[in-house]
Amino acid sequence: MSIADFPRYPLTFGPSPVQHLKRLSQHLGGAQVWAKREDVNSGLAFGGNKVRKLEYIVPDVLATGADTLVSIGGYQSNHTRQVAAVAAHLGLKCRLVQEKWVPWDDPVNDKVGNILLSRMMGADARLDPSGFDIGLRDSWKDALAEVEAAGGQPYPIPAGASEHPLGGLGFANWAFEVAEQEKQLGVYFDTIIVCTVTGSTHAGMIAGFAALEDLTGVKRRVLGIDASATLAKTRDQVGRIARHTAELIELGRELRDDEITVLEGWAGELYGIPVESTMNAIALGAQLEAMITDPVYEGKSLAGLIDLVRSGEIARDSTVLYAHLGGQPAINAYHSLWT
Ligand code: 1AC
Repeated sequence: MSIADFPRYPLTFGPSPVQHLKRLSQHLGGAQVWAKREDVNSGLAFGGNKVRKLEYIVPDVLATGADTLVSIGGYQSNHTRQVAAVAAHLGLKCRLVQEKWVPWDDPVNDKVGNILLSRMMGADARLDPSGFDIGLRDSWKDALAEVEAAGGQPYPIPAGASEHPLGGLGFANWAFEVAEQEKQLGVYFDTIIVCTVTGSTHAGMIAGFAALEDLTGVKRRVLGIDASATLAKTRDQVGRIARHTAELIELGRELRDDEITVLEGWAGELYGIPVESTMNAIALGAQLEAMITDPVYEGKSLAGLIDLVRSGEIARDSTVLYAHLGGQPAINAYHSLWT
């Protein structure tokens, strides 16, 4: 099956917009920087990268007849907010496990931003004291069992939808969408920058761009910027999901190691805690382009892009595409950084 043959339930507005960040490019004085804006990809509770993944998961949800989506993330998870949005949109119930992934002790951290939106959309979002880990969690398995014991039919969606068997498809298709937009815009992106933590956004892109390269001969680099601060786990998860997704879309060959790149240097010491480069990147994006990024994900990948362009690691004659994955609601929990 090629990516075009998988059932897709529409949750986005269509192709997400692609925008030339002219002032940022000029400021950096190197490669031309563009952004593809998953933060405005849907009308469902501010959208984001997970809505795109869920387009390929919802047909399976509907086929199973499940009545409750069950998922997990941190207190300020963007993923759980998007699962809550999709549940509301489909008329399903939603049970969320919100773990204390980030030692960020703002008194409203578990009340505003993403978790507020999830609750507003009717999700049963319950806090759990467990810390950060991108793997499959007991708290989530317990929530699935609880829903079942109460007579419901749960549908399991792991953190970031990453370990879901179909979790890589949304961004495998993104690669083909980019290729179409390149034709329309008369531009070619030789480098893609994407934030990576639980891995399936990045992994899907790797599989999709590999398929595209095999079809067209056009090569490009997909650079994942680690924001997990647990690099080995993220690298392993990206590689595994990329290979699985490549198999699903019948790439017909093994992915090469050089197609799977997760760069370190911008995550800081801990997931969810911004460092100086994060704050500088957020300020540049906001003040030069009015492009808002968050301290957990996009501020860190934007910091990576900025350094790679400034250092010439992304060459002056390159055109680089920054995948803006969304996530702005979390900034409410980080308000003290700007007061
Ligand atoms: C970690 C999955 C993740 C979220 O928003 O919860 N991106």
